[in-house]
Amino acid sequence: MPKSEDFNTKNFPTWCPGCGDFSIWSALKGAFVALGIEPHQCVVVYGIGCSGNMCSFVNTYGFEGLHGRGLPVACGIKMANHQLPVLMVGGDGDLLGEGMGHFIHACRANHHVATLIHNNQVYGLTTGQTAPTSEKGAKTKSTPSGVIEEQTNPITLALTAGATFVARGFSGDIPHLTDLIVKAVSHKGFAVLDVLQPCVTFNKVNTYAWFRERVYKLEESGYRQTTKPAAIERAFEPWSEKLPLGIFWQEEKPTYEDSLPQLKNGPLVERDLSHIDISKLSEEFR
Ligand SMILES: Cc1ncc(C[n+]2csc(CCOP(=O)(O)OP(=O)(O)O)c2C)c(N)n1
Ligand code: SF4
Ligand SMILES: [Mg+2]
Repeated sequence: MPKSEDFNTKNFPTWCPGCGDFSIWSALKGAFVALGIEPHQCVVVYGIGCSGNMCSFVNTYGFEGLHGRGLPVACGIKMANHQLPVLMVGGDGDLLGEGMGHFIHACRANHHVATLIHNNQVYGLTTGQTAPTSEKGAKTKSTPSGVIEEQTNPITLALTAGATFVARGFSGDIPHLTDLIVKAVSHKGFAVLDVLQPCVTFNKVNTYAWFRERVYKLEESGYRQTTKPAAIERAFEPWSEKLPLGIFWQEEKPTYEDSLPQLKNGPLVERDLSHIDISKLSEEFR
């Protein structure tokens, strides 16, 4: 059985003391242990940012993509070896700013990839500019007079784009977050886990205390996953007042990989290529 320490690397995280990324790191390792996944048995693709720096601190196969471009890499890995658990870990800027298009298309394709969004409402690594998840009116380094645009809601976005597992966790509750990561990775299809993650250095508004006053657990509130409109209604509860945690929606649908005829006879990486003659092709490109 794997142990949490097996997922450590020789690098200790460089995040600011108190950063919510520490809890996500801890919950992720705990989830691998709970799932019985060994370090060599999965791939985690990371975005660029403080969140993406986790690539250096987690001992599994890992790939740090270009900013916003991690998801295509994760989906590509899944198509090459669809029996491998594949996760995507990125920031709110990475997945919902630069990578917004990829995010929506991954939801509608239902790629079998679990995606964790470090939602700290800022661009942390570049020292505190506005992110798509910043609240309207938020004063940040790049918006000294306040954000003009509407705040992106990752939950409603994922629900309406077609993700088949949509949930929210909180860095301030590691056991609950660990359980959600286990469920997201176990889900067969595109799983979105939005994680409320305080950036203690550049977001002085959405602090641990601020979140604690607003979070509540869907499973303790009588919520039932009846219809998608009901899930959307919960997800639309005002950010400044109530923040539901837990699973908003989960459904079974064929994944993108299930529907690819090329994968019917097993993972591409296991195919015997010895009988394929590529000399004509290489001649053409000489
Ligand atoms: C295409 C591109 N644009 C901008 C940058 C600069 N950049 C690096 S990290 C970052 C912000 C990261 O914010 P987020 O994804 O929210 O992650 P966090 O640091 O908050 O975890 C930016 C803008 C880049 N590396 N590549
Ligand atoms: S800048 Fe913010 S997100 Fe980045 S490590 Fe520091 S507290 Fe965490
Ligand atoms: Mg961020």
